[in-house]
Amino acid sequence: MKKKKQEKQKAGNVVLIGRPNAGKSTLINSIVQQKVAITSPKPQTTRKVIKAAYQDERGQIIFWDMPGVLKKNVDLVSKKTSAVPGKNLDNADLLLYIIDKTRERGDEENVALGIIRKIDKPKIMVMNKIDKPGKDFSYQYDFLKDEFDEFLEISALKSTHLKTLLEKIFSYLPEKKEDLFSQKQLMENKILNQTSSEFISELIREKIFLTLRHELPYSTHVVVENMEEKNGVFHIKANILTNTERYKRMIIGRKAETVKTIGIKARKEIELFTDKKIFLRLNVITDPHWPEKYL
Ligand SMILES: Nc1nc2c(ncn2[C@@H]2O[C@H](COP(=O)(O)OP(=O)(O)OP(=O)(O)O)[C@@H](O)[C@H]2O)c(=O)[nH]1
Ligand SMILES: [Mg+2]
Repeated sequence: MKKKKQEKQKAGNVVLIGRPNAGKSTLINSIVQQKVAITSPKPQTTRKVIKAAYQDERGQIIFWDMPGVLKKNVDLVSKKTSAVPGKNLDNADLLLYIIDKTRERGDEENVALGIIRKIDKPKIMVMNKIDKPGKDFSYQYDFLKDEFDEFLEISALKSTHLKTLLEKIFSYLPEKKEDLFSQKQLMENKILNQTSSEFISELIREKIFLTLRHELPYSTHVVVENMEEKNGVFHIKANILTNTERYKRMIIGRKAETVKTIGIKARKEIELFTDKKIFLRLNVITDPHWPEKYL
């Protein structure tokens, strides 16, 4: 029997760019089949680069999740987060431009395009949310298809066409010269640039985004102060930082019900992630300087 010729392995950095809420973080979670990045229906959920490891028989990929590209930066948080995509594109072997086809193309999309056009790397246009019924603005992107090496429609949420996407991605990556990450690293944590306490603060921040309304989540940040195991229970102490005393009262809520809700949701998810019994203590603190300190 003829043996199938072993193809050379590939390796590279794949950077995701797109407006907020397009589904970048959802896509990375679906590809690596693990929650590595928090997601929410609110725009501007991701604030820092998250690098996630993917590996199969074809080779190794580091996926870079990034904050969404913004039209204008109204505050320090948006200023800091929106500077991230531009800074990191040079690291890419391949760019994925993620589009939410259920939203009309607008100024924000033009800002994203402006950034992408400056980069001379292979690029794939990925039209996301094909599972979502209702409005479809994909026709507004037809004229751009020539500027991209590939075009693909997917659903990040339902994992539709992700196999094809991965095939296309590998076809544009360079030959693997050395490991991008070790097997030990892959087994321990698919997130390559976050400690477990940083990831836990992100999980808490996600629950804030899912619980608090309007602009309130944007005034918050989470820092894990302490983690220790006592008698088989993992004790976590975390601070929720917010800009003003008024916000602090709103986050705590009447009879502390709001912060309790956030705590319960976060504890359940941390228990899933760590496979340990968790005792979570959340403190709400006023600190208007958190963006300077932590972003
Ligand atoms: N129906 C549907 N919803 C999706 C899909 N992909 C993402 N979403 C939803 O869209 C919302 C935003 O997804 P995220 O992955 O947080 O988007 P993002 O691009 O990372 O957003 P930022 O971090 O703010 O830049 C979430 O509510 C997701 O569940 C999809 O394929 N189909
Ligand atoms: Mg995100």
